[in-house]
Amino acid sequence: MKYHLGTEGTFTSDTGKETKVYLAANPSHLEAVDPVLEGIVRAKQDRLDQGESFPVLPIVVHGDAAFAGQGVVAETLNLSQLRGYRTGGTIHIVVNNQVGFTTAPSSSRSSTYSTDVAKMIQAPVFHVNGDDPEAVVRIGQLAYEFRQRFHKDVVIDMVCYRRRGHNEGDDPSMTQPLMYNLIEAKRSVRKLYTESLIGRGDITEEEAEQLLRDYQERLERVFAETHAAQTSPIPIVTADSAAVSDIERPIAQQSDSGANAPVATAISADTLARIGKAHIEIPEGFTVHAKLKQLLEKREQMSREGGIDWGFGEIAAFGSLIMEGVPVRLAGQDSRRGTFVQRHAVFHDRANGQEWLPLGNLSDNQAKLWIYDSLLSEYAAMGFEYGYSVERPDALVLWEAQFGDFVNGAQTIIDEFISSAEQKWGQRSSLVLMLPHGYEGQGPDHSSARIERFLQLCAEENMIVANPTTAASHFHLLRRQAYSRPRKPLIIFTPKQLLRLKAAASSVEDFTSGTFRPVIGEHEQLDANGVERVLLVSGRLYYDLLSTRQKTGDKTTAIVRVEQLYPLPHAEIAAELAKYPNAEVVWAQDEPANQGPWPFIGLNLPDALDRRIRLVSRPASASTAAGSMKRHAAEQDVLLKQAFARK
Ligand SMILES: Cc1ncc(C[n+]2csc(CCOP(=O)(O)OP(=O)(O)O)c2C)c(N)n1
Ligand SMILES: [Mg+2]
Repeated sequence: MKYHLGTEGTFTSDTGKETKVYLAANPSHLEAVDPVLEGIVRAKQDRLDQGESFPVLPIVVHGDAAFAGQGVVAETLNLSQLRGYRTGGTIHIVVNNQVGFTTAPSSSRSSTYSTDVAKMIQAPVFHVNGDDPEAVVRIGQLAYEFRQRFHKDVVIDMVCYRRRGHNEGDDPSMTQPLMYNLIEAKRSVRKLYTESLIGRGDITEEEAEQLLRDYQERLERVFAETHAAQTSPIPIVTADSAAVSDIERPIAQQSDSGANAPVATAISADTLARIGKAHIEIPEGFTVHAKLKQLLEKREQMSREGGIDWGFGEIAAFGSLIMEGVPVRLAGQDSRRGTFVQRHAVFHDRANGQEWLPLGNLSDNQAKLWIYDSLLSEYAAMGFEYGYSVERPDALVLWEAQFGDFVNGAQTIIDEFISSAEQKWGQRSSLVLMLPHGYEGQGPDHSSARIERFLQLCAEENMIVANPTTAASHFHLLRRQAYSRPRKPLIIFTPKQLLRLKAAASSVEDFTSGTFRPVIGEHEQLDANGVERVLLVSGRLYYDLLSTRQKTGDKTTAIVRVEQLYPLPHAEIAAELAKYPNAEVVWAQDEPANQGPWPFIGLNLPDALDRRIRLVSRPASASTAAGSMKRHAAEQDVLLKQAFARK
């Protein structure tokens, strides 16, 4: 079985040489750990910073059925040579026992070999007979030498067999009768090899027996020790106080338990201006794209005068963090420019294509900033960033979805790692997922990042889920995440429309003072006792509610924004509601009733309130959105009317 806790240790060879070994925590979902391990390795290599020597070697052990069947294998192979992902070659060992649980190869793959998927990256594949230990060792050495020489993936297909069933309840002769007749008649690898060693005169029969006894004694001893540890009434204290099952966690995990770093999320006006100015310090001879000249000047101006839009607010978070020594790594599809032409972290010389990162030259000893356009993958791409974050507690690591709905392609990573690894294995990450979300008439695809699904996974403070509405709110949230301890994953529903909405822009003061506010109260001075209704809202609908209220001249409805959905800021919400003792409470969302925050809010908020709460939303719907702009607009109209209508 390939499911196990992660740990770290030192292997000492017969000659006394030491090698550090790291074992990645591995859930039951076959092959899900592949990209995670690559991310862990890349993080270690980036920290060692030895460039093309790739001093950390990833080794992945696979099953034959899983290697052929699980798509994430192909995704992970596909990222192996990319600049943002390469780790200098992985050694893949396929333990090819010619069966997957009870399924024969003829039912589990269309390819000839289970390793054929590796041909797509032209990786060499060594098919080796598992009954011949010396051939296996020889191939192991060859594979290692290949990796060291060419820094590319290499595959060992060890053709062997499984003597017993897949698990205790499995009798393989039920499903593979002929194969198991052969296996039962076969002598074991050890017996065959011992005979050949004795036959060749390499060892005597007595030596062989002695070796066997020694080995069995070692197994007995380890078994007795672990058994005693597990059954002892006195817990064994390992050096790692948060060890699970007495297995010490890797060092990057142990150093995570520090207290909150006392760093303010606000930055100085000078820092903000410096980040703005970097955008007009165009390198000598660099030809800026005609359509982007104005943007550069605008960013410089924003940094002094305000009107800071989402794109620059985020750039300011990244820039200020690297100036403070916090490395930042962001990967996602088209993340360098940004799906919505909003980020522009990297500029390309219009004449010769050369790249320029304005944030590359902010200060003398700034930390590294890596922004990569990712391969067109969610599963492997998110798994990689998760692994990277596990191993780099010092860095802000972000994965961005093209549109939030594509996140479901990586559901295994979310379920098995992001939402539960800390609780299952004591393994922390501070990975940020940025998931564009917003009901803007784009239809069932591209509207929803499935807020409801993330909230359904929330328990035991396993992660933070936020839906900020202003550039500054996003900025403070990212900066808080970089310093917050203990580390938790952060899910941000990022906007599309708000990227350009003037009302969502922020002033310089919003960046130089304050911090992330989980709840933003009503900004108008309403007659508190006269307020009849409080609308609680999260995300972009806030702006629609606001403009509707302005249009209708309504003075009796207060609007309170919930910027953080989990942990649910009960107390802050209750404090806002307390200002309006005569008001009814309405949760307003533009997602259908069975989606968005409501299923979670409706279940979890009422206990904290002194009043009932009711919902205004689209009706429950199988699809995420209407699919026709006209129908979307009509629905939106009804929704906004309902939000303000009095019975
Ligand atoms: C993603 C996923 N799907 C299904 C399973 C259930 N499962 C566990 S082992 C196994 C067969 C694996 O066969 P193979 O890859 O050849 O490995 P082997 O057990 O033969 O070493 C299956 C289907 C799983 N663990 N993960
Ligand atoms: Mg198998």
